[in-house]
Amino acid sequence: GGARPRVLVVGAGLAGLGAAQRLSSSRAFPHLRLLESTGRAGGRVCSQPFGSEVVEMGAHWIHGPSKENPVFKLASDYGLLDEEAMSEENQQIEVGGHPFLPTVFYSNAGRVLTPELGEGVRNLFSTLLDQTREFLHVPQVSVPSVGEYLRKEIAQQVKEWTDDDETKWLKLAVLNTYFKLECCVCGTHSMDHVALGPFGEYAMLPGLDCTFPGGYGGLPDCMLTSLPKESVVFHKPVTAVRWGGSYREESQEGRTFPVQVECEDGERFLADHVIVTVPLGFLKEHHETFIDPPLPPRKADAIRKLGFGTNNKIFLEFEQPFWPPDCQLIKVVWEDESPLIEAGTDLQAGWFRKLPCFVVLQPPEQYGHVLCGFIAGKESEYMETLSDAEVLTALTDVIRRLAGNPHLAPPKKVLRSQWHSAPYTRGSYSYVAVGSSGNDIDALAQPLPEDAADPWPLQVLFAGEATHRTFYSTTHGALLSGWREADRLLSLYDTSESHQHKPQL
Ligand code: 6YU
Repeated sequence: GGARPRVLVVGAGLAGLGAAQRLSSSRAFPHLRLLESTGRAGGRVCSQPFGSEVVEMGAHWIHGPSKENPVFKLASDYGLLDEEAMSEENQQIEVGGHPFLPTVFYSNAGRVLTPELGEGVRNLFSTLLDQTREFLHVPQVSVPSVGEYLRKEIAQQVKEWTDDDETKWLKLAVLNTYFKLECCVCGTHSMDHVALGPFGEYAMLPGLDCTFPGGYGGLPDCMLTSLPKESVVFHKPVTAVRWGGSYREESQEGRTFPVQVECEDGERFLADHVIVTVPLGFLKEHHETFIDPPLPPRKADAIRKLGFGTNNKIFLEFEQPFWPPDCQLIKVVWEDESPLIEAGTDLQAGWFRKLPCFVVLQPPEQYGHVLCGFIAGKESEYMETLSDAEVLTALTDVIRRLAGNPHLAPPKKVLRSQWHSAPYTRGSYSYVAVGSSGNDIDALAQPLPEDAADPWPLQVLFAGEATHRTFYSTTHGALLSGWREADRLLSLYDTSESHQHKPQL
């Protein structure tokens, strides 16, 4: 009855859905509500129609699809993956986060680089990147960021290269493409912002990264369907979570609640517990007013210090491919660039140079000739302010240069994500920035009140991708964080629930 705890979940991404699903399967939480600001579930999992197909505006792959990956597990149980993805063989493949796709390197001078050159640089970059993971338990690092470490190593190695000057420059240009690609992977403007020491803490699971044949969005859809219909409220942005109070409802005499949640439309919800799953980008912008009384300094600090950048996608559909039929990845090389030379800063004149690659959507029989470009950082945020037509014009020019054909037909359609402008996201995903560490992730995940002896424990709990110390920036990190906070509440009521089931004497 009425004395059962009331729980609110803020945000219907994978963290919020995961938490709600776990709580609703327990009899201890019949009063569960999920408040979502937008009109749909999924958050940064966002499949959208593009022509006759569906494309991913947000999460693209299951990273490390194997037994221990809860997203893989759930998606398999719901029947959302194909046979190949679920095969034992695929689950055992270890790729270290960078799956190999048949690649063609194109330069802005309309040249296709030799596969040997591309491969060689790829191996060099991945060796150096692997080295950065070895600083995890080193007390003092010589440079603060992954970017500075990589550049220092490259500057050393270049001295020993025996190639002719042109090849040297070309190799540096290809290396610069890998820097930009790594910015997309980390969701950052520059690898100089990514902390070196904690970099190795990000954990990778075995399995060959796979996609959802019917769209990633099938997963949140299935999760949503499993929840009681009336428990999910859409178009209900929360503006403030007031905790540590004593709130009473007119209709429910005698019962007080420690938390009141206020929504943009003025509606209020009282609760015993709130699980906040809003993105770190939203917290960065609003935490001072969103949580009231304000967060303890340690948590506010963590929000300020952790990184949350932008990675966007640009989909282009072509009548005819300009790439060879077996090519699944197009790398874009600007011959005048190098990681050892400062990049230009004129966004308007050169934003499109930041785009390191296009993935060819597979299979073409299903998608037609569609490329998915990735672009990170300030250039990506600038791209968001342009019109579709402006993006199309700029990228048509890039592609004509790559193909060495000034008359190449422009793409017939364009679609791009705009995660930085999205008011309830404000970027793509989190990373451990210079000046922060895994301890900040744990601090962010700490529930309120911090005093464990408080008579009202676990008033505000925090989940979401940015609260997972080793799987941040992923869907499985988000899901696990939701489960973690649901379990925290379940264990709080563990004893009281078993008491309630005792016969009253
Ligand atoms: C993955 C991948 N992937 C590409 C791009 C993006 C992301 N990720 P949500 O935001 O989902 O939910 C919060 C909800 O709250 C949301 O619905 C809001 O509307 C709502 N809300 C906000 N404010 C509110 C308010 N005030 N009131 C009410 N509601 C409110 N992950 O596994 N594979 O391929 C990609 C990719 C472009 C944007 C990704 C990928 C990240 C995931 O999408 C993301 O983590 C989760 O979906 C987040 O779920 P959530 O519930 O926490 O928040 C070494 C090393 C380094 C590190 N990184 C390497 C890893 C690579 C990561 N790669 C990602 C790559 C791509 C391409």
